[in-house]
Amino acid sequence: MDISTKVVIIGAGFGGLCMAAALKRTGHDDFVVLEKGHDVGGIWRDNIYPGCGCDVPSHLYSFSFEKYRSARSRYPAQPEILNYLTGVADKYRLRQHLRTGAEVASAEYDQTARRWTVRTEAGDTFTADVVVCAVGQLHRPKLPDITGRADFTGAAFHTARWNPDQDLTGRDVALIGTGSSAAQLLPHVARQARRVRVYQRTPNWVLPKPRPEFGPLTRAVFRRTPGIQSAYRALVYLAADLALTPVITKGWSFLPAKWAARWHLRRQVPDPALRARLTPDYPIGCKRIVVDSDFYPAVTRENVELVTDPISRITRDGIEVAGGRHDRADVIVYATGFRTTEFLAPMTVRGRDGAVLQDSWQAGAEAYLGIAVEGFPNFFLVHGPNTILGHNSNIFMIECQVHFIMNCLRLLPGAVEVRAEAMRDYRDWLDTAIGRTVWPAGCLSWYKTESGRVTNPWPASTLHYRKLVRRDPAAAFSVT
Ligand code: N01
Repeated sequence: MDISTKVVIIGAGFGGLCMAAALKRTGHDDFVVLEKGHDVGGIWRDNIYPGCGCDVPSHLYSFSFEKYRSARSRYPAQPEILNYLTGVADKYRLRQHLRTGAEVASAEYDQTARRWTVRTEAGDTFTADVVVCAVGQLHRPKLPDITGRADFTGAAFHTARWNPDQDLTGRDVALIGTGSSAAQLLPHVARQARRVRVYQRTPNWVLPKPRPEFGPLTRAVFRRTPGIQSAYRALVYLAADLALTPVITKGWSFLPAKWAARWHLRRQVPDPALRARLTPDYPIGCKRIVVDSDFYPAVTRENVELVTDPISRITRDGIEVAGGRHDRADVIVYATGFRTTEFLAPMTVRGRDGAVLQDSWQAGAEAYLGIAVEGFPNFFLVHGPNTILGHNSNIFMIECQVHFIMNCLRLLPGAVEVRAEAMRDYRDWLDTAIGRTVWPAGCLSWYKTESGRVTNPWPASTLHYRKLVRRDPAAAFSVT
């Protein structure tokens, strides 16, 4: 199949759907959305482990043009978020543009024709003036490189590849990792399994999460007061920006956040020895803060054991830790995160003069505002390098990027490419801003490459990002 179109969007998660809806809402119909999965939804389609949900309130974790409205749920679970996204795809008639099962293998720029050729793994070809790559940062599971992993004969899977047919009742489960996914999953597994051993390599800072449902008073106010939900959304947004951004720069809220996490731990874990093993020794905010109120109580259950001895190998029937202790397991669940710093991998992107994006990114991915890369005209990223947030709603960032890309599209026809000077100035600012955060030193995290370069999160307030994307792109881009 060989299809010619104006815009190819890669990915049908929050980012791809936002871009598609923006095109649709401005009267553009000539675009295709390529999605490797069987439906829209991105990570909210892939992550179906019990307990999966969002730790950002959904009134904020939704598009501004399609606000989540519920007088009941503050934090809906994964099925409701997926349902919200499929609703957006239906309401904005995006499905007619969608090609599922279309995993992109490569995108190549022809500078004579000023067109991109996008090829899928299945061999289909799409040519377009513009490519918008919205594949996100947390979609490729990372399985740990532990000796003997392949020898295990029981069931084993990653949280993002949860097997719903696996009955855990009465089984011995090994859960590796203690990040956000493990924290959400553990209470559910612990209720079913005979025994759960949780293998913690590094403790996380954990802040309490308010109850997922609003109380009766709030419900009544939400139902009866027009505009109150929008006001609530704005309030949550501003509170996050003003109170959580300074945590990552050791600003005014750094110590209160640390005290709140310590208080939460003390309140939920009475045993001082266990508490000590759950206490991080690096600055709060260095790794993504876990927001959860059920993880610590689950760790203190009788059938749950926190194992902090390093894993030395996986055997055919369990896990061996340093010192030689062997724990038998029927099932191993890897809550070991994602290949976040590889960005568009395994896709090959070839731009002007045959430049390969992955080569330009060997020292770590970078893009102007996380959106555009020099040498790659008419190629834009949603949720590209240094745009993900641990301190506010990623949907806000996605909308900012889509707003900017739509402005770039107004510069067409021609080859629209970020200027080297604009990228240099942005890089200088970004390096300084990252230097002020708690990320570069003190901890290992999915925010940075193995060499320590911070490539994933945005280092400032989202209000600042909003200010940058509101600038006219003509000042930073050349059009040939
Ligand atoms: O993954 P993670 P996640 N041996 O990378 C451990 C978002 N999210 O899936 O800290 C032993 O955070 C690793 O240990 P260490 C959110 O942004 C959002 O939990 O590297 N352990 C760590 O404990 C989140 O940050 C929601 O020492 C190993 C864990 O595995 C992001 O997704 C919900 C190991 C990985 O934690 C990723 O979260 C869920 C090894 N070899 C997720 N390798 C919301 O609510 C890794 N680990 C929005």
